[in-house]
Amino acid sequence: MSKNYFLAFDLGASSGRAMLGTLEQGKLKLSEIHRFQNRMTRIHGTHFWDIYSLFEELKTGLRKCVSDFKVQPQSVGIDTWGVDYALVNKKGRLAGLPFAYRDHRTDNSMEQFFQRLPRKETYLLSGIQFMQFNTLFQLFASVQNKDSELRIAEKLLFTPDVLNYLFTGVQKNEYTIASTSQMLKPGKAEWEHELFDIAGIDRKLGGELVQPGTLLGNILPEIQQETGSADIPCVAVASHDTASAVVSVPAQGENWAYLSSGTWSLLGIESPCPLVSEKSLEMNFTNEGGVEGTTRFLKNIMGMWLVQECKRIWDQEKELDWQQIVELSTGAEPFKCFINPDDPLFLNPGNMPEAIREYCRKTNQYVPETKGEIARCIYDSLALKYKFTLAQVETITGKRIEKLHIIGGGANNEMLNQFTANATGIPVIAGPTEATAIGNILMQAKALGVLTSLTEAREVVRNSFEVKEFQPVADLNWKNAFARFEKLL
Ligand code: LFR
Repeated sequence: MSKNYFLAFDLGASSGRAMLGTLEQGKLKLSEIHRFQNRMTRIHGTHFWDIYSLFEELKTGLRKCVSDFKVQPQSVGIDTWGVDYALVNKKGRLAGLPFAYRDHRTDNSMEQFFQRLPRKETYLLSGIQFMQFNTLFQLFASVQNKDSELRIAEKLLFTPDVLNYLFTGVQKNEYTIASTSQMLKPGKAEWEHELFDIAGIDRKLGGELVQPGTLLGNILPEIQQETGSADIPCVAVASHDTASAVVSVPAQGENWAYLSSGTWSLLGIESPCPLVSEKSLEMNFTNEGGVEGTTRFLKNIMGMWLVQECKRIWDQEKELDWQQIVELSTGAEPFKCFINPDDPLFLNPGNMPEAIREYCRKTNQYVPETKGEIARCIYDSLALKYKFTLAQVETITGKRIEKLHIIGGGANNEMLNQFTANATGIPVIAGPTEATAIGNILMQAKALGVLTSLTEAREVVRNSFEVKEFQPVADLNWKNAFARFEKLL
């Protein structure tokens, strides 16, 4: 049986990489071809993404694959974080740099939007959780600010759409990434024009929506020349990173939930249809698009961003690796203080350790001083927030969740995996850690007819990657901690 090669470009808010997937006899092997940093760039106080340098890094990845690894991939696919976008003008050029979603320009956008259309109606039209950085509110902020880019904009492309376009010249909107915008109808690959009208966004900006697994077009001859690549297709994979990650959950049967753990923690279930109700509105759950008509019913939890941002500050003094941070936290006393990880204070505070201290001070708790105490406070609070959110999923769906699959880089943190098992009282199955790249590759394989379905794709994941199980240990301390934590929320 022949080998099949696919190249995945997987971009997160802090780093990006090119990963080669080799699929042979139902088994997938991964090789890292290229890794690079991604950072918001602050220009005159506003945060942007340097999309052109990301494009250059992707081309470097393709070039290295062909010249250093001596492999001509059969296709490429791109996935990125959600909600961010670029506008394209009549000539097909990008109208300015894309804003970064953590920029503070949308701090009051939701409230202003709700003066035009109340929260509930907005939710019923979109089924999407409220986060101030959703594309709808970003564009609304641009309308309010009279951003001149809007006057010349012809099309709206989300980050993976933009990169697909730079590679192929084809401008399309992939469904899973478009669903993060809050501008589609719940569970449908259809723009909700009423939301465009209310925000003052030109309807023509919403382009043709395509399902994940669509062949978009071949990479441009000039890029083939520049990289040495063959004339290969670019696949619209499940181009929202979280959607790609969910593809690779090695689950079977029912009653499981996933936690895609990276910069964000995305906790939820795969549902056959959107779940839009009073309860899901009240608990602010989202219905993002998945593959094969599924819905990603989930909630954003602030995730490893809290630790990443502490590390960024602490590294100024002395560089620590992730394991050292975990070790410092195991040395600190547990359950001394908690944060609500999703307090808006933590979205982009500039100095995360200080923000955590401030939160504890404001809520009359012990104020953590050392790095270990702060890290411990974050890990305890995350595990407790996972429990809290899982209980919400059960309340909304009326179903009992029996196991939790943790996928993505965060699944490497064995201490947090065990905390999560203890806090939730259910087994945690950790891995694969390369979930997004794997999901990206598997959707390319499906688009090229090498795999036929999501079920088959998950079988490949089970055959190819080890997972580790963490059994819950009954511990009264977690119960008591949860009672205190719940009061804080
Ligand atoms: C994870 C993620 C989340 C999205 C957030 C912002 O990387 O894509 O799913 O809510 O980033 O785009």
